[in-house]
Amino acid sequence: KSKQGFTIFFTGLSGSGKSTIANAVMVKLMELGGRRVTLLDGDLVRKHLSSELGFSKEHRDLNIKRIGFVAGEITKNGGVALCAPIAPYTETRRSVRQMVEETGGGFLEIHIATPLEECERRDRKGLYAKARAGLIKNFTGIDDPYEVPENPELRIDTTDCTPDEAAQQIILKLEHTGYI
Ligand code: GGZ
Repeated sequence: KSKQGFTIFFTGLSGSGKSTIANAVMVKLMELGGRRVTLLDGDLVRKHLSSELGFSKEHRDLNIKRIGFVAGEITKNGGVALCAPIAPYTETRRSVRQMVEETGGGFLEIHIATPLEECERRDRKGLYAKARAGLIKNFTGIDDPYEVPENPELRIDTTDCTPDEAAQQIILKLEHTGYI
């Protein structure tokens, strides 16, 4: 019997570990087999689906709603969609949840809650340094808001866990909730 589709929607600051964890979850789901898994990574979405958009509130919301629409289509057909944008606004995340749930699919919001100071300490892409120097404006966490999710299905701080451990927690959650 084919199982219900679902969306895993990661949200968190730049450099919090969303993409890395989403990739690790994808690998684990593929190893388990039997599911079609689509990763809608932030970078690829920005390149292929939202290339004309910037980082104003309006543009971020449009970006997130496009991701939500695609995730809903995938989920509707029994697939698994993994999304990993910053998605800084509560109201926009809520509307994506509604969009996906209306398709009859499951929705898990996972807050990658790595604190700003740790993201900034890592600064893998050097973007925080640029934002601090004023070279990038409206950078999330520096001079642009991030609204912390109040009721995510899961909250993971990567300060003291590896991406693999984080992915394992998510797989356990999926097993407990019956999605896999
Ligand atoms: C936040 C920015 C910005 C600004 C460029 N604010 O570490 P990254 O590089 O790969 O992740 C960030 C990515 C955020 O795009 P999203 O589509 O996930 O954002 S949103 O959900 O708000 O639409 C970062 C880079 O783009 N980046 N400028 N001003 N992140």
